[in-house]
Amino acid sequence: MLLNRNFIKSICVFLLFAGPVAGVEQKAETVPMRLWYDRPATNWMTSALPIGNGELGALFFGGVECEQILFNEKTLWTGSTTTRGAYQKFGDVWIHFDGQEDVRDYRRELSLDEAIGKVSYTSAGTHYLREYFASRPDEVIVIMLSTPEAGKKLNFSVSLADGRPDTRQEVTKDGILFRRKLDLLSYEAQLKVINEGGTLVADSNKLRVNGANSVLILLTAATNYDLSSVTYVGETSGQLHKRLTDRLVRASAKGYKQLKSAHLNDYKSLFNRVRFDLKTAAKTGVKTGMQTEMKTGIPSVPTNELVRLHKEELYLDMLYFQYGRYLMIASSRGMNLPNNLQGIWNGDNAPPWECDIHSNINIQMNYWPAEVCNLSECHEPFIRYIATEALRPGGSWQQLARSEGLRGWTVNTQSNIFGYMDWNINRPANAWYCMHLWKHYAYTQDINYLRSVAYPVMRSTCEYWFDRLQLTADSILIAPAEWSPEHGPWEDGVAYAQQLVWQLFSETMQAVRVLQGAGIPMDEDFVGKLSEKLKRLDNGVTLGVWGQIREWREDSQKLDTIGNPHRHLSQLIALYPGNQISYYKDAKYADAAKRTLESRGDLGTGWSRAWKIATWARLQDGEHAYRLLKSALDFSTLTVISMDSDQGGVYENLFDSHPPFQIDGNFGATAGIAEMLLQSHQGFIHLLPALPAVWANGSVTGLRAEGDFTFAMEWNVGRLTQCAVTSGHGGECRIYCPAVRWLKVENSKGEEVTVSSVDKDLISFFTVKGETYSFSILK
Ligand code: FUC
Repeated sequence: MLLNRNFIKSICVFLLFAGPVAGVEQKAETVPMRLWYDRPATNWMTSALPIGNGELGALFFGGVECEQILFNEKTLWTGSTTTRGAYQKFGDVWIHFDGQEDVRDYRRELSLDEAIGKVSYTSAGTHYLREYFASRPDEVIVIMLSTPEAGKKLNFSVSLADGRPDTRQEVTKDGILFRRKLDLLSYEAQLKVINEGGTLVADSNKLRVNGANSVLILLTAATNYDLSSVTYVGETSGQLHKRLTDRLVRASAKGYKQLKSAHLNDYKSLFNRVRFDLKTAAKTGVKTGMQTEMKTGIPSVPTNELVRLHKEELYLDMLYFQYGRYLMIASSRGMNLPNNLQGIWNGDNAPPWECDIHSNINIQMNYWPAEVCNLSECHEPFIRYIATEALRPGGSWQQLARSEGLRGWTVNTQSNIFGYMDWNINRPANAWYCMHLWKHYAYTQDINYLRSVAYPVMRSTCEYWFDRLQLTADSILIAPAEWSPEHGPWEDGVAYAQQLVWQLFSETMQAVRVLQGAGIPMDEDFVGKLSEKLKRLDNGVTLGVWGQIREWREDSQKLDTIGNPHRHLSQLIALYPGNQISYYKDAKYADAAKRTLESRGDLGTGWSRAWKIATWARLQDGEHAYRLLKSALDFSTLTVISMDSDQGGVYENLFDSHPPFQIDGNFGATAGIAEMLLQSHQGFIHLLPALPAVWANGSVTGLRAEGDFTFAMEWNVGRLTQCAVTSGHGGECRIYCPAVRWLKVENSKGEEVTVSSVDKDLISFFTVKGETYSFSILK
């Protein structure tokens, strides 16, 4: 079709605000993204609903007579610089309501559009409403209780409990706090109650509210952890107490309306950057018999039923995609520390794998969606953490390298937040971490960041491998004594290590070229070595006897057999998240990757299924990627550790189930879905590379590509019909979209832009920083 002016106009307006500095609310034209249930939660892991401000989070259960709000803060860890410890539950807020009889119309929900949870019901004819959100600007969890149509009905008591037993509460006339010390850290939580109408009195270790019209409860909690300190401890406990007290004073002065509008402005500035619409409103239910609410487009069955009985529904695809973005905003902002195996949500003081920073796939997968899904700032807590630990003089990451007589740094598989590490040494994870540093540059084009943050770490990591690699008899460089995570023997030249080191060397070389191009002098000796070693390096992509990509260098491995369903895909790093294997480059290796994936099968732990969505998308097989998405959405109830490949899926609150809950699978699936819609890892942007037939009609706005380009697209019957791109930094934009005839590219003033055709289906044009370009496409 020819240029649809209205679409382009609305898209241009959208894209203007879709960049990383967006701050404006967009009108949602897609259906609301909402999880909802008709009963309270029974289990924090599988049914309670998460809110979070990036550091401070909570899970609300929505009980009618007894409400539990389990809360967490990212740094509450036992352990130290010399002992492992574990991530802890912080505590609970308990609210006991008087006489809630004849309860009807119960609904518990979480709006991803607003990051607000709600519980509502009527009891004896009175309508009760609770709202919950975690505010980034005000650093508090906000709980608002009201009876919108009737006054004086709120009668309840509220208490605050530490996640460890025997902690004494300090109760004042309108607040409760507890404070204590763990192995290394001091921690404290404070709660304040502000009632409108009625009375508020202290009652031993509780506060008692009688006859109030509405009640605002503010909760905040923190520790004195500080990543930038040598001891990992910052404030004194007194300073911590003052920080939290000040937070509550400021938040109380604001009042509910202002707290809520500050929260909405802040949250929507991130969340609204990406809209994904599969035009479900009219169609939902055709296949499965499920109905949608006519006015809103939200499924009429609760989310637990949606997953259990109607997982084919396209609404679930959109919801699950956006849930990953929601969880990212809720668990990765503020301080320089990444989210962990459960994001920030945890109800257990001895959680699986200590709920740690796990380097053999998990922490990396947590950040796969950050850049492409337009949440670049949420990548930063991970990036800053890597840069801090890698360059910390005498820090454990460097000490580990020194203990092997090498420069640079590396890590073990398990890490707490105090630099303590153990379990298998995972040397190539240093190269994997550097991929994140490089990707952040590739998407943002921020040279200052590249020069001052990313490059020093990438260079130091290269030096580690300069020292570690060994020459074979035929002058090939290989990593000696390496592993394929969690699988098989330790050997020389394992694909996992070779592919990651190749990625590191080639991306560091690209960084060198960018910095040289910007006139920044480089150490020629280092650059010479890097170039020479990159040439000699075994790239880890080799064909095996049954047509697979080999997991080990030699073909003699017993485990590298057809049908081995192992959850890790370490030999396919070069396919995703790396970029060596591609149909654009060499079909022979892409075919071998396909063979490997077929052999591994479509099941797996939660994160393994998510990884397979992205790898199938990279092979441009939308149908298979979609099959994996539906496999990732298998309904799961198991809450203990299982490595069985048929147990992975999601719980009714859509937390990914490894099992148990492990948030990497949520983030991996969101990244995989993005990969089905847009790819940019081969020096050009491929639009709709792996669109499955069931997504025949749809639109997506705000996905980002390397080079700092932000896209809006619409498609019909599987074909791109509308497209616009905003260039964040200027420069050449190359777009690949087979079977599309581009007629014209126009800038925002309607002026035609010169386009050259680089190759079949590949166009190129030069962009001006900040400009939005729209395309007319022949239908
Ligand atoms: C790795 C994986 C496991 C699990 C654990 C936290 O060891 O192999 O499946 O995800 O991390």
